[in-house]
Amino acid sequence: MRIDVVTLFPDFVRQCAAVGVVGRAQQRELLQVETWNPRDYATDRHRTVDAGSYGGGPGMVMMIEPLRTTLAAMRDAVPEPVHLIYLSPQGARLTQGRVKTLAKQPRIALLCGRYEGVDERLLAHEVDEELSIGDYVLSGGELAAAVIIDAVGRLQDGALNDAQSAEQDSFSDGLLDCPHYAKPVHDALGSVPEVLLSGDHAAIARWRLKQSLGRTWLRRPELLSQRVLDAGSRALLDEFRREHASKGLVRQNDAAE
Ligand code: 4FN
Repeated sequence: MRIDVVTLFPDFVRQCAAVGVVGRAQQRELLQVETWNPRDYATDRHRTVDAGSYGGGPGMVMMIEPLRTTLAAMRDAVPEPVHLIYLSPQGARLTQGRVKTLAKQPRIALLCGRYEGVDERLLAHEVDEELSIGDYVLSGGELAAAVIIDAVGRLQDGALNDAQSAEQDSFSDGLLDCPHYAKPVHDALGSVPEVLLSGDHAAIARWRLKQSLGRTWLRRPELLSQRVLDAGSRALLDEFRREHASKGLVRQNDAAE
């Protein structure tokens, strides 16, 4: 898969994409990340890419012309058609479902805003999709691009080792992760749950699923209501809830509800 990134900070994006699993995916040629800097396509002496906003007020807007020529060069670099995504707070929220869809594309491009964003006319004409990584103020779209590159890059066939792929399967069923423990078995902070030391693989799998269900119910109940639980999972969650109640604990929102 090829990801083109249009950004005023190409070094930052490349460095993000050079690390860990995604960096290795690039070395293995499973993923190709290319950057395009609109400043390189500005034609004036000062390499201007931004201008004041019509209507007045503070803040600059990324101008049409340098972006138009940058995008043309980006599109023409290879014959493969490209799905252009603008990272913006106005976009639909990025989810693992959307990540999976993007990961199947042969080529996507990410447009990163700076200043107050991009001239609306260029967006209307060029952009196929707008995505947001969440509701907070950022200084630019580059971190959002890095998030997409990471999430999509690791899904490329052969990017993950066997252990990571197995782990991936459990994440993608939409539940939060169960607790994890490493040595020592006993510590001043507490001991590792008995079942994890039992060697009973079925019991361990049951415990882990129960913890995943329970933690999702406690911390992200909306993730549970988005899915249908099979009879086994329902039983495990009921077990978790009973144990939780018998400890005299209530779920955060239960008291208010
Ligand atoms: N952000 C908000 C409301 C108004 C403006 C912003 C904001 C970077 C170019 C966009 C932000 C968040 C998630 C891109 C935020 C994202 C951006 C993203 C982003 C500079 C203009 C700007 C109500 C969300 C707090 C700055 C809310 N995912 N403007 O951050 O690009 O992709």
